[in-house]
Amino acid sequence: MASAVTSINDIKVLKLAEVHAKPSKSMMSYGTAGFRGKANELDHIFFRMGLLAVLRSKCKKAVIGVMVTASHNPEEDNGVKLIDPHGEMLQQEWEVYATKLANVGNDEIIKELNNIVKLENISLEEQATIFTARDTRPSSIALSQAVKDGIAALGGTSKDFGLMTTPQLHYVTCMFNCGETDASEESYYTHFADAFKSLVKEKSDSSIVTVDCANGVGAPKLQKLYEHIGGSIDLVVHNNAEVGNGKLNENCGADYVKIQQQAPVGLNMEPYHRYCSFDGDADRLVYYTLDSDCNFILLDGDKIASLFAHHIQELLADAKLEAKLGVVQTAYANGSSTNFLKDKLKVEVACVKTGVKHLHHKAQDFDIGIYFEANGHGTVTVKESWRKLLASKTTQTNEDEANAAKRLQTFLSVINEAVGDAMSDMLAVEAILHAKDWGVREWSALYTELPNRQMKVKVADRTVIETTDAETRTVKPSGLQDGIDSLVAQYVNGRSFVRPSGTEDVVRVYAESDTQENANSLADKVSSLVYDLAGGTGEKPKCS
Ligand code: G16
Repeated sequence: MASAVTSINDIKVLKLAEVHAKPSKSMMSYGTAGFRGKANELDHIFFRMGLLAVLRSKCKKAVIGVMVTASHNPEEDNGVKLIDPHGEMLQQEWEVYATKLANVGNDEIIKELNNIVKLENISLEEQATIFTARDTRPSSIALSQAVKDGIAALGGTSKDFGLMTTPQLHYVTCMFNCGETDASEESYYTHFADAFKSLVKEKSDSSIVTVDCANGVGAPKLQKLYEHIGGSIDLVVHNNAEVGNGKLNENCGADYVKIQQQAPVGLNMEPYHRYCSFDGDADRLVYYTLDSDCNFILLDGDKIASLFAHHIQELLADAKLEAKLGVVQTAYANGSSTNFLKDKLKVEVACVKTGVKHLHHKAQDFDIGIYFEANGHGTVTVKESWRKLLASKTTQTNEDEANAAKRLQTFLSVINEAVGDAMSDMLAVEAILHAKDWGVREWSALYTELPNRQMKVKVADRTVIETTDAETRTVKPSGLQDGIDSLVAQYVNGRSFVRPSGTEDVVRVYAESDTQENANSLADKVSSLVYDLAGGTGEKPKCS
């Protein structure tokens, strides 16, 4: 454990701040999931987030996690995600501190740190421990060191887990703070593999899953998980840079497959076989297959949420258990998925802003909250009081009901509740398909998606776009929303919105309509409008 400091050691902090100096023009803000940008411009941010993590740890009297990754972004980028004690994303009030600390000059760092200490009434005598981990980007090693320098400068202790997926770091941080002092990567595999093996005792003929690991950290970690699972599933790892030459996230990974609506590079698909993709830090999952005419079929975060809701609802009915079950989505959710959940399953559906931090928070309003972004990022949260009710049901005299309650309890333990986790979500999907004796064909038939298209528009300054109503409408620049409204009105079942990305330097455009041709055409027209009204740069984007 760290030796306690009773005041901020100005000399030590300033000396190391000089080593990790801020380029004079750099101004960044804590985005959708932390800071992201070109790796060679971020050294000072990582050092300062090490400092901030120490204060957060002292403030919460708990271990804090710092993950070095830019997730789905290109390999040249990097980023940092701070993890709160229960494995959640950093509390939003602290994002403001993070942004301020990232942007002050070196001479103001001490003042800014003291401000946070004062505002949060932090006792500097508290000890601080920070868990760190990184993805496979070449830049991640040096940037992890910058974080550790920040931690050391404020007298904190760092425990470096080295290469890990983001959800693994969320998991060990959460478990350690819940009293599991030997929380480790190994305990992660044991926990999820054991839960899966008690749900799936023997493999079915159709249980071969080919997993595109985006040439990222998911590949070696999935192989380790697979070793713990044994014979209840067949996994084939695809796009594993450790054994090939592929570049991280390049023409592969969950984001590529979702946005391009096509298979990752090098994958030869067979109709109705099972395929899925992780992203660069393995916190997103999408499935896909081909139909008998070789049309590409995507089973994205919306389809995963619908499958989870369908299964949980059935188990609740079998166990004769009441629960407030809800699904949280964002504006990117396909209209058909929302209709299926509301009209067919009669489940309450909430819509919040993009960013798992918003979805996670809203999901906690429900006894069982399923949240998924269409891009494949999601999980299930369970209220502690309801978990106790479920546990008591497993010991009831009615055997059928008690067994259904046990099945639900085991199903919930295959899910990483701390955060969306591609590996554990994949096990949960496979467990459900096994329980229902379904393949991708039956799963996909839950509902038919409205054709949709996503595009990216490069503009000089993406902050000129401001949004409201869970990012479904723009308020700035003037004329943009009116323009979108009149375009949407020209399309059958048209819907479209635009929002500035919080992880990439682009404006995102979403459009859906009755046919793929119309969805593409609407996306093109809205993108062109954004380009014209929000200061587009480079070539005008076009998808059709
Ligand atoms: C992060 C967030 C997600 C968000 C995604 C894209 O994912 O955790 O909640 O959907 O960025 O955000 P934006 O549209 O603002 O760029 P990841 O997987 O990149 O960490």
